[in-house]
Amino acid sequence: MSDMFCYQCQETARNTGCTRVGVCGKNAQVANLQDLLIYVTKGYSEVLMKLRAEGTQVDKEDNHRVSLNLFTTITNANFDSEAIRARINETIDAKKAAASRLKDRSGLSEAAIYTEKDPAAQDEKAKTVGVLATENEDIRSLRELITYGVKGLAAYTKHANALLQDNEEVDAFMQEAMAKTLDDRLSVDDLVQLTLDTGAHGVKGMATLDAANTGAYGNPEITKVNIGTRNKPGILVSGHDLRDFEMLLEQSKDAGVDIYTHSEMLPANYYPAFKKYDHFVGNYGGSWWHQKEEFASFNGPILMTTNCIVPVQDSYKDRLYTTGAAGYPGCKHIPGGIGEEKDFTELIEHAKKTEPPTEIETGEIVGGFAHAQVLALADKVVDAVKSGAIKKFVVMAGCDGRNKDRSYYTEFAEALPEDAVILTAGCAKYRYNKLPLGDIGGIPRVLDAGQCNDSYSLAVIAMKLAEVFETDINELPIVYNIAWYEQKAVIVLLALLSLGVKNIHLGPTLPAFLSPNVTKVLVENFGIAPNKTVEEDINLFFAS
Ligand code: FSO
Ligand code: SF4
Repeated sequence: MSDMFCYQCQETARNTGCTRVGVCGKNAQVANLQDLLIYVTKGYSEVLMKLRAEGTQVDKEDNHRVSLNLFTTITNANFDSEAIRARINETIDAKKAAASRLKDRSGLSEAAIYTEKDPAAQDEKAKTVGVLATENEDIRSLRELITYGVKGLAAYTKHANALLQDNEEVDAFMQEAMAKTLDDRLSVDDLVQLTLDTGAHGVKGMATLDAANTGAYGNPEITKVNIGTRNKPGILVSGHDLRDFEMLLEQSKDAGVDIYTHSEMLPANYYPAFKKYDHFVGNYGGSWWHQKEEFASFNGPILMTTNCIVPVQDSYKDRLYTTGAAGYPGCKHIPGGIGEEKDFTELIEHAKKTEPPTEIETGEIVGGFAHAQVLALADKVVDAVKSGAIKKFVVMAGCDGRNKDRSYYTEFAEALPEDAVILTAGCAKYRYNKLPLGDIGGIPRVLDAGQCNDSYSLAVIAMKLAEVFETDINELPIVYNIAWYEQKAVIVLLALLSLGVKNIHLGPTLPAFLSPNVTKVLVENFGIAPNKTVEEDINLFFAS
């Protein structure tokens, strides 16, 4: 028997599953406790779903807890077994309290009534409730596809919650979907339908987050982002949580330290509300997996607000702080729940004692092409398409990763015809956002909408173009060549499918959790295909 089983991300061992230790660095104990956390969260979700069915209102705290639990198990978010066990025990208590409000407690599943708190007994149970507990490979594949989509969606609802925005419909759906992955009565067809429903709620969840972000911080606007450094000590902020970023900016504004973004925090530079801070310098480094070198050379403290954390090196372990769903054993965690002001004093004081960052590059990158900005340029864009100056848009959103084959995305961007424009979001952009790709009549050839959740903007832009050109979304001159890594990319993919987008190319490999039959459904109904070589794909996309 293997020590663990996890195949939720693109880097899973041999593209089948991590069985001894995660390629991501997650050990078996953490992997198994994450399985148990998902198990109790599914049981908890079932209780909450039944409360709603009885007409009882579910508390926001319950909704928030479900999202936080799911987010905690996303790839590279939390490597701290004690933090995960604490979430399991808190959830057991909340589940008991919710169940006590049920009028009818009959028929609850084993997961819904599980209340064990003894650590040794939990560890034994954890080994039996993971992915392989479902024997039928197609049912297992669909249950995991739904679970991973909901995990991605939970990350987005968590960020909206941090800005005091809730979407009860989305929360109710996430809990229903989680509960249904426990239900042995559901057929393959039922689960295929639930997968599509997950995508549709993904669109709603991303719209909620978009409204929360733009409501709080304004619409992203075209911005030149400095990628060099200044000579004051700095704090580097990574992950996706804009509310954490705002609190840190505000608390550090008179401290004599500078603030830089890293990886998926880069789009913070595009929001008007953050531009007023003189100590916000720009972006340092590239995508998440370059951490080992870039965190070492940054010299100052680093705040990880979410994933993606790479196993932490000794050279910066004492400078790495986590908050929210993120966690790493031996690193300081800054507490604070939804609506609470977090205290970053220790981190700011720490920064004052450090050397300024070592400069690793200079120059600027341009971004800020979320929906409002692109729609403000709509006339220009539409004219460029009508005149033939822009022949095609290529959506290359998604994630970056360590896999060597991902050099494909740099080479693909370089090989694109000069009348093609890249639409991007997420950390995938770092494969080509510093290339000299130029512009078309003032429109940059890489239009970065923002974080992975801002793929929503790309869908809004596509739907607007379909309206202007009075055509179907699939008849537009847009092709999709998406890179995936973790579960947020799964919800982005399912969201695009639910909007009717066909013929998406996905790479660098198809997910290991798709069984041959489930892959067949996706190929036959949606034309999903793996990417091939740069030459083959350029020929395919630009044949006509
Ligand atoms: Fe990347 Fe990591 Fe944003 Fe993901 S930093 S890989 S899809 O967490 O969420 O794009
Ligand atoms: Fe393996 Fe990815 Fe799971 Fe980590 S998250 S254990 S790399 S499949």
